[in-house]
Amino acid sequence: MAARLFLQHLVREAQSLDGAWGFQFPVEGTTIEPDAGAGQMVELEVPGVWEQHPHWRSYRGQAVATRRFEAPRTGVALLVFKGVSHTARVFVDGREVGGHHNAFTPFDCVVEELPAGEHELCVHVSNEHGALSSLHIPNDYYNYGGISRPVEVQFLQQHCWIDRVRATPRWDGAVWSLDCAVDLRNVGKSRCVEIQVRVDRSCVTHNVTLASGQTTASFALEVAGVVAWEPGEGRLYDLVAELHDDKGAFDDWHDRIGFREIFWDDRSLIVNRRAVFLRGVNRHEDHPLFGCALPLHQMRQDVAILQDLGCNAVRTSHYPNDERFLDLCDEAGILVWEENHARGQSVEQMREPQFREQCLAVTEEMVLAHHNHPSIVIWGVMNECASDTGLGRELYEEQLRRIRELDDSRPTVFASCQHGTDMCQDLPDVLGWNVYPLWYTDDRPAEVLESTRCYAAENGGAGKPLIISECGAGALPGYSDPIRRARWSVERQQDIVEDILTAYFENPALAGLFFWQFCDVRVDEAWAICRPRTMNNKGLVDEYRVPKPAYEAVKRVFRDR
Ligand code: ADA
Repeated sequence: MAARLFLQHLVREAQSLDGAWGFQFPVEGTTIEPDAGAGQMVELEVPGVWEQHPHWRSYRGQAVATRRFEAPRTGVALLVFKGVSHTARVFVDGREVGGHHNAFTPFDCVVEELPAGEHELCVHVSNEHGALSSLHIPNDYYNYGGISRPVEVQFLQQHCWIDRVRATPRWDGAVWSLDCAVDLRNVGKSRCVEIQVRVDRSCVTHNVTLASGQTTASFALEVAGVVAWEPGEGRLYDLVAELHDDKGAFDDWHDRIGFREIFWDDRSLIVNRRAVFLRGVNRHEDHPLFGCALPLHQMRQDVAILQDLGCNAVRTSHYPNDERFLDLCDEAGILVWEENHARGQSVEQMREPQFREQCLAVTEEMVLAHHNHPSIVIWGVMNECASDTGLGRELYEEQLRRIRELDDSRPTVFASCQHGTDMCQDLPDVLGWNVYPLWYTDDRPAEVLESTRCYAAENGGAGKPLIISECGAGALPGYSDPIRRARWSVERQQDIVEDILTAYFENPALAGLFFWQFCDVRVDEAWAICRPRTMNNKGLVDEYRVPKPAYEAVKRVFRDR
């Protein structure tokens, strides 16, 4: 299985490590002792989660995942993990080579002189709540366990390589150009290399001296004759970067890019100089058969459903998504609000010593890794955290500043629920508010919008576009009430959704509207008391993607324009 929808390397040799891995679980009541050979061993699919196995459906703990691979020659090897849920320690032939916190961002481990021949790769995986992670807490979605996204081993020809190219399109009124930042790594001696970047018929070549460690080379490339990427029309171009020495290319890195620019004024988001009203849903990566490790065909179905519903936008609530889903959004011309991983942390939870560092790491990893996706039009951080406190303000400020340092080409946002107390409306470029009129309160949607708008404007948010980042109601699939009043009935959900559409859809006070949520999702046991079926049931489709009546209500309005 490929980690993207296209090949990322032709010169660099990449081997997929997806498929069956051996997972060893500890004997009940003990912690894992991987070397003792104790515990139960099962074969599980990678990408996948252990909740797919009948015995480990609700297991919260550690496991050791093992497989073997073959190195064709001695040299530098890169182990690339697109996502391990949620904490990983990585060992090659018994030696620890790296690790990572957080399920939703990629990481790699460098093995500098891996001998030719067979090797054992071993990953200690944990989905525990507690000491390891301040981001993965009992939540209104489920923290699965496993190697949930693709894995590759890449064999490098020399001691330096391309980590990525961050390409930012700019339009000067006549022609497109790309600001390229090429991130390079060198584990050998200081040396000179030639970098070549090509897009369509344009090409630029640069000589760079690479000291040991990381280097970023920046330059511009003019690209004449390309057609812009637009909402609904995802025109993509191949970007190829190569490192050359006097014998030719010895490393390469391929991506797909789109030519578009994002602006915003006091009301709207603007894509290529045209204001767009965002018609979206919030989507969790979740499915009863796959957990958070959705296979590509499920992602394709989800994109087809978004299109059928008439959405032009999706919010990756509440974490960075699998890049294959972003690839599909690039192709479909769907606008993405991508956000880092933190949902609903209280000030006490934000005070945990690891929170700041882990949350900032996710933000940095997300912005660096996903920079080139034309579909991503806005970066979000820390959904519904304590933006009504001094510490919250400090952390929102720090996160948003860091995003702007890394990428000044997209606006920033966060979704607040601190009605009447939020202290951070001056910080993001765009305002996001989660509101649940007619569900958590009896207030009318129009009144809620008016009070939210006034509060934001009077507290630092004047002159910024405002998005309703969440709104909706719950419904249990198949639970019907002919008089349309019963809580959890599909009729009541439909009525609430219709009232919301009447008040918010293309309202000139708004830049967009995201329903909560795309599909029903599994939640943590700690939430079961307020979540029938241990599910968040506010999906427009159920967990198997079967539409509820509210789906048709949204579709009628989203498509009729
Ligand atoms: C919040 C939150 C979501 C979800 C939703 C709900 O706004 O951001 O993650 O929990 O409420 O269903 O209540």
